[in-house]
Amino acid sequence: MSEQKKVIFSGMQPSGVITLGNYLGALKNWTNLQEEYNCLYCIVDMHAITVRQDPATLRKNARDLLMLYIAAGLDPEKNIIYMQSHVSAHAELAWILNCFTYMGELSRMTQFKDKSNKHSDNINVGLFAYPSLMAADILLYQTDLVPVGVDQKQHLELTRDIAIRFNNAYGETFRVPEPYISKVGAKIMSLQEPTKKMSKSDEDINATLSILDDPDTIVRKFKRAVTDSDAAVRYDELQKPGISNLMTIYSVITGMGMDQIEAEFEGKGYGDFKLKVAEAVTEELRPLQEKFKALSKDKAYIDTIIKKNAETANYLATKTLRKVQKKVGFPPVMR
Ligand code: ATP
Ligand code: LTN
Repeated sequence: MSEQKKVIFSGMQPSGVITLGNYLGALKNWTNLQEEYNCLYCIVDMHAITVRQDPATLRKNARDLLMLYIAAGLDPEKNIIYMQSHVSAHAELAWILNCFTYMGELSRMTQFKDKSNKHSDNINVGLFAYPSLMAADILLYQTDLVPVGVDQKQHLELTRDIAIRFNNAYGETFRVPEPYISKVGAKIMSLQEPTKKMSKSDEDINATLSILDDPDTIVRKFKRAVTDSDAAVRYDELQKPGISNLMTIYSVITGMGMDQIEAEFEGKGYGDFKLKVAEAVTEELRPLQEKFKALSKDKAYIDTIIKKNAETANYLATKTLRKVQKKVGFPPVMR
């Protein structure tokens, strides 16, 4: 890693095939950062098991996610793309940070509240401590910027508080990271309940658009997308959340402003607009899907990437972990 460049860290859970929301809110933006920054992109499989996962599916989703990162345009030679569980420093630092994180802070996290409601039969300690593991992910690499969707802002603020608290107690140890949230696309909503965010673990398959959906499925899902009874393509998040969400998607992909979109569809019905959105999404995803297919056939190449990147991440993470262990007073390991 070049010393002068700032460090970027982000991650996604391999809890399903990623959605258009994950792609437009996070992954697509990551690909624009690889020249200017030293970037690490993690597949956070340890976070994923905070809700029950089938082992074979988790294994497949994690590998597919790594290939999707590459297929979306992240160059594995320029970015450190790796599996969280391959770098044990994440778990070790998370434990230490747990001792610097308060129950009250974790109880206030909206993601914890949402997921506890959704999985009321399995409100485990890992789900509660999810944010301190996320803080460990970020702080291990002396990260400057964390590109995420707006739903992760609260976790980022907690990460900053934990870093500052630790630095105040032990002297400068962690760089205090900043969130990096793009203005449009930061929150893509469900196609069926447009006041809720699109989420890859949603049980209603019509609510989400997987980035591996084929063109027919994309058209079908957009046709079924919930809108309102008024027929004007006009941006109004409160009164017209469904159509506004489709406009956001169209805007992020085409680069057109909301005014331009309103002008283009003036006097046309929702049907026309939905087809246009479906077409734009299909074209946007086509190259990614083709690359993903090709990568799926190249097992040896992917294996090499996984191994090489895990080694680099391990090396970097261990440097910070050793520093922290020393600061808190763990006896040195005899070598
Ligand atoms: P899950 O359904 O398993 O909770 P998720 O779909 O919410 O998963 P994550 O893996 O938690 O996705 O998030 C990966 C990245 O995608 C994060 O940066 C997050 O902010 C972003 N993201 C998730 N959902 C959306 C969305 N609907 N719109 C924009 N960005 C999103
Ligand atoms: N919590 C995030 C995923 C995640 C992450 C991270 C994002 C885990 N560790 C570190 C950025 C940086 C999520 O649910 N989207």
